[in-house]
Amino acid sequence: MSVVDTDPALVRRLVDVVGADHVLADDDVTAGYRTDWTGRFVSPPSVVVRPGSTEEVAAVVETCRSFGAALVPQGGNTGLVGGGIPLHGEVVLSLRRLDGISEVDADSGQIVAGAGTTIGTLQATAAEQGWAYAVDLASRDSATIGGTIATNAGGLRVLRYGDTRAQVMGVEAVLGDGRTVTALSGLYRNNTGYHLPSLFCGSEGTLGVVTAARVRLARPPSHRVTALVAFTGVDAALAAAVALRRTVPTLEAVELMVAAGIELVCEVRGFPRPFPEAHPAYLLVETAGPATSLDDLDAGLASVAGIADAAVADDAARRRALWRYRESHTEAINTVGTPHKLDLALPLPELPAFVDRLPGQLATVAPGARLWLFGHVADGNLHVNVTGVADDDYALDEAVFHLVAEHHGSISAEHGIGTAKRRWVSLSRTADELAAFRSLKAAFDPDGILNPHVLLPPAGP
Ligand code: 2HG
Ligand code: ZN
Repeated sequence: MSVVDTDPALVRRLVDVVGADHVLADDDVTAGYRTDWTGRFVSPPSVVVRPGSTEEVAAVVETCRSFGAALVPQGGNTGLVGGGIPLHGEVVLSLRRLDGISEVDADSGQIVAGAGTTIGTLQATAAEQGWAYAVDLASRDSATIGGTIATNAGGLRVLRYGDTRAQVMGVEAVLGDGRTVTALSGLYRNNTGYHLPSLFCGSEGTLGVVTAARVRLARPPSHRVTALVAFTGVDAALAAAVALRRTVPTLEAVELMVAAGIELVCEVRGFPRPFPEAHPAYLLVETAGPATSLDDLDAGLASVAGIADAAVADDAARRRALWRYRESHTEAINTVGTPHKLDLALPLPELPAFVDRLPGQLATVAPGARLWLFGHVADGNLHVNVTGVADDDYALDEAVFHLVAEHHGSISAEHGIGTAKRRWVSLSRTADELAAFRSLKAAFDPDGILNPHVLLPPAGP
């Protein structure tokens, strides 16, 4: 039974708005909404409300506002920084029922999707009509369009197409004051003031609740070639990533992996070792375009140093087999222990020095911890995962974030800030930027009810 201490009068009003079937309070039923994907962020009992339309979302926001109750908007709950979990007893506003999707508007190459539509469904719907949605990530079958807008998700193909912000042509969102803004026209050119859709990208549910979005689609390439390339060292792999970015016009993905990660993935998933021998570092490289993209990849690889072995695939089954080494990392690491996930961006010239210093830094702050390194390295995005550290021990996070700042990087490349990183935002944003953020928040959410415990550090001295 539930031990939720949400005001019963509020719960009754929420039931009036969305119906009893869509207000969940039983601990067992809400558990999945209160635990993040990694298992690191687990909240006390809380109420989950599941509106089925934008009007219901607006009524839920208005109801919570009248009770002074805070809300945490939630999509597929695949976020990795504790940004969608009601850690302070907030009401969870689940958008998953808003999963309607339009036909592709073939003239503009755009589609409108409800916030709860998964990226997998969006991609499949686009593909059926001869189009592609360019944001792609391993959690595609759970992550939603609303969640990926709130976090400005990046994923595997940012190099070529940009992040979520670059795809979003319009949004519909309910603001903290209960008003609904609808900006879904999809005009490619519209210079009439602020671009509200962009503002919601990366806002982590602090400004408004995204209920629908209009996104641009891409023309799928006729050919794709994928290579798993082994390198004699991490430095060689990093240098190759930067060189490929510079020289290969049809490059679409460059993903770094290292020996420990490949070994773990093979062990956990039972995959065959990719090469007869283990190697210190690997890049998964993909080009996409006309038939000549195969030559592009060959030429690119021929020009880089330190290649120890390579496997190349141009058919769907063998390409998938190569991708699974990379896409299984997150899941495999979770079998070792609850990870601290540090999603970092570094300027490309700083990557080698940063990667070099990282193990020493960890050994000092968290002796015995295990480091797992991978990521979208041609964008300077490293996923530093660390296991063997208590969930609430932040000394290691702090040390790594300071190292990032020393190398002029950002403490979040694509996962957002959430609760996990909010106390270090000032390493990546100036005091004036944070003051501007607070002003925006106050304008969009005057009562401070929308996800009040994420992104911005608590105000005060
Ligand atoms: C990925 O690139 C995701 O696979 C998850 O951003 C990264 O598990 C992680 O740290
Ligand atoms: Zn990633």
